[in-house]
Amino acid sequence: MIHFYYGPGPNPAKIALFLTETGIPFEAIPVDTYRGAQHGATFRTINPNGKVPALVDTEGPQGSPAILFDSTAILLYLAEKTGQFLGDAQDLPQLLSWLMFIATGLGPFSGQAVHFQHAAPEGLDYAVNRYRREAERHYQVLNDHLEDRSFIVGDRYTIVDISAWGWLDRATRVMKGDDRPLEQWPNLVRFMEMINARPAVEQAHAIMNRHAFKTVMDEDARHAMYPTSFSTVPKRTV
Ligand SMILES: N[C@@H](CCC(=O)N[C@@H](CS)C(=O)NCC(=O)O)C(=O)O
Repeated sequence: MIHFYYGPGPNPAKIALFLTETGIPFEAIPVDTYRGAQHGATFRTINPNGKVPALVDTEGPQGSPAILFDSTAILLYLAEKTGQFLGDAQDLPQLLSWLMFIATGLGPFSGQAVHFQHAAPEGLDYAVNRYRREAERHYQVLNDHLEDRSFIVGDRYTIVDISAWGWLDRATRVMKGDDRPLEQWPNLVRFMEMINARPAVEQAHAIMNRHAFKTVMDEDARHAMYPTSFSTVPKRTV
């Protein structure tokens, strides 16, 4: 059995989409990140990095339990395990490259754009501009790449498309104040229309909405989510 630890956000949403695409049995376990559940001792034994998604597969390699964290690691693991959405063998170099483009670029820059526009104190214009511009630059790279292709890698749907969908689905939060945030990147709009037409997307959204997570970013949520931002930095001793 797969135990899928999730909270609100694009990275868990990628895993919800993979699971609904494959129909593999799983149990979804909510982790209320706005209330700080990701920092609890029990959850830290699964993800020492204190973030969602995380996953426990009770039937991992050689029948022993497997513990995983980080959406990209989980997507690769589940694709290998199920033999689905890994693409063709000759496309592996491109699959890894674009997965990392999302894991280290599109994702983190979009995430910081969300943070500085929805959670940080107002007035940090340099940070907002920096992260929005970088998110836009990544949109442009992906838009150019999709100019003459339907899927990001090869000619079929893979975990790279699932991973990109997770972040592009959150573009209204990344581009706060813009209700059609992808409009200037027509290939991204076309790509999202294609993925959103898949029945699994509605099911994935249903999983994400199944639990009534706290979603209001108030002072309590800021302290619960980002405790290090409010703790004093230990003095370095030489
Ligand atoms: N690189 C990680 C990032 C995970 C991540 O930042 N998850 C967010 C939700 S999308 C989270 O747990 N936020 C709560 C927190 O940062 O405390 C991944 O791809 O899974």
